[in-house]
Amino acid sequence: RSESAPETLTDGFHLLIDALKLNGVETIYNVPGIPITDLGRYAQAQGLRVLSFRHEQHAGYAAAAAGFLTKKPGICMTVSAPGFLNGLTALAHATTNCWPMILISGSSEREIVDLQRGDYEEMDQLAIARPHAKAAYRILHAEDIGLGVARAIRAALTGRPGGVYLDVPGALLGQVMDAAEGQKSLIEVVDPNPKSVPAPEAIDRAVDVLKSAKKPLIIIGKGAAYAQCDDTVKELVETLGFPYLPMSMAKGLLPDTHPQCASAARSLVLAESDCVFLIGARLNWLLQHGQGKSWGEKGTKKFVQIDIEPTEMDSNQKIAAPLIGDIESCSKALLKAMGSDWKKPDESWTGKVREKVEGNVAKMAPRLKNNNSPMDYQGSLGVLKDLIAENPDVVLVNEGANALDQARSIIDIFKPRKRLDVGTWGIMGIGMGSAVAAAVETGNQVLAVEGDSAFGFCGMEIETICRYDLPVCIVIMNNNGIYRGDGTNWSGGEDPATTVFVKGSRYDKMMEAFGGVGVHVDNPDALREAVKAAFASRKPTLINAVIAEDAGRESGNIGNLNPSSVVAQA
Ligand code: OXT
Ligand code: ADP
Ligand code: MG
Repeated sequence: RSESAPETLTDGFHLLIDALKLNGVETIYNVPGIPITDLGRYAQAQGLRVLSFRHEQHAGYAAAAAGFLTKKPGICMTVSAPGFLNGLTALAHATTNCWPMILISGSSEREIVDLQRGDYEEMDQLAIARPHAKAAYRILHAEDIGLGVARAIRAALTGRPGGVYLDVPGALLGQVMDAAEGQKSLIEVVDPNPKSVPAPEAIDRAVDVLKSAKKPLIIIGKGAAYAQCDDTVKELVETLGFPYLPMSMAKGLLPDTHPQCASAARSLVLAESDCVFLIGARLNWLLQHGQGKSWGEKGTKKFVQIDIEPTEMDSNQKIAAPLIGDIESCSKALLKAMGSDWKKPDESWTGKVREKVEGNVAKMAPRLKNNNSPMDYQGSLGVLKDLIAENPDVVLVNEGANALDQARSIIDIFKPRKRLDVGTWGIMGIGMGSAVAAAVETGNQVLAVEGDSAFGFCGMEIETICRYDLPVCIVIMNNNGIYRGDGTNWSGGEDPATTVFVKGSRYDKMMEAFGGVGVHVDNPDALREAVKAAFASRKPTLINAVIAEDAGRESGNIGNLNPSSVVAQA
């Protein structure tokens, strides 16, 4: 407070911080600069944790991941135009994944922007944010800050969660008003995440469909992990007794080693089931829209779906029994209606699934002991599987193509919300932001398993990880490229292939530049020792794990999504 400023005054900076604090915000993911540099400083001074990143996209990914982990909006703060656009990718990612996040960006003065007079970092940010966010608001007057923050929080959380943009013109921050009036103008949002109870007839309908199923399957999505009603979901799944498939970020809601888990019999259960019960999962591309070869004979399945968003129903397939409501309320109502004498599916189905799971797990087991140098995915990830089993509270962050798909299948997760990955967009670059958020929001050790390409999208944030001394261990699955390191230049010319990087890159040396621990390993035993040491010390660590150039597949498990040219000769 400057000496000339009377105690009776407040300003936009302080009202914005007070409004966030009043609503339980504790952490801001930020990149400083005009006009929000002092906003970050004041926020820190007022007791908020402000983590400053090197690039807004990663501050944004951290806020998005924080939203998923905490069921409260993650807050990202950026400067105008370019900083805003950098953060916008993450806001769109949060919206796409149905996670609550608020992007607060400083902006230029309306009078100049609206007449396009060419202001410093001029851009009509509100208009640009709107199609990429669940909601977008601008605050023009200090006395409306309470309202603006309340609208943003409610919009981010209520119903299907999503990203909200809050536009904060620089001049707003400096506006002055009476301090007591200012405090009175703030709004503490009451019940921003209200229960949404399903209609009784919808529950009866769902119970009828589930009861009539002979070969039922549950698919649990990340909406169920987000909902934070872990015991209720577990009780529902176990009472129903159906085999279940966890989508990647729902892994661990029930332990992957659970006897009903059908991950290792994926193609069997998708093709042969006659009733599929979706809990917080959409029938989008990740589930082939519920149709096609992997889903077996057309028209043989009935779908039951729990979702908070009514328009999700019938978006891809006919939903025979839609349950509109929050997962906890729907699950509890179902359990009640199912009663105490629920008949589990016949052993002829569950036994068949179990047999397939056990067969596939046994088939994979010896490969996880592969001891090659350079390593393959199975041998290296087999080591990480053991270490996660021994340390189930570790949060696994995972991105890449082969590095993603192989790790998803190989590494079992044992507890809810312990896996963060590329999400609905299959986006590269979420790794370091997610790792920071996981460490900050949970306090737990983080293990980030990164393709070398994926890491390249966010690698500079290892300085952020070192600066805040976070317990993050990064393993770079270094195969010298995107999918594989042995690509060729199809022209036969001198330039490297479009999918390869400098051979033998030493990412571990980058970590050393910032005072972290860097380790270079080319065999499973050395990898095991390096990760163990990182978990024991909780020091920022980067392990450059050498993977054979030819170990991966084009696009990992989703190569079928690549269009192919009918005219070109490769
Ligand atoms: O039942 P069957 O027989 O079918 O077998 C299945 C299971 O039963 C079995 N399984 C098991 N067996 C034994 N034991 C266990 N425990 C077990 N568990 C499972 O295994 C199989 C497969 O099971 P799964 O995985 O469950 O099934 P499936 O069919 O794969 O599931 C389908 C999907 C769609 C749900 C699943 O594949 C999925 O979730 N996929 C997500 C894919 C994804 O999002 N990929 C990332 C994007 S790829 C591409 O776009 C990349 N880019 C472009 C780019 C991107 N993305 N973003 C931006 C900003 N710019 C550009 C780039 C640049 S990837 C990429 C970089 C890649 O290079 P890196 O160096 O980073 O990585 P490397 O590849 O390592 O080099
Ligand atoms: P996945 O990728 O794991 O399949 P999706 O992101 O496709 O999961 O689906 C998550 C779904 O969960 C979204 O349709 C979202 O509306 C829904 N959802 C999120 N939170 C809740 C909740 N508390 N109750 C019910 N549905 C929810
Ligand atoms: Mg690679």
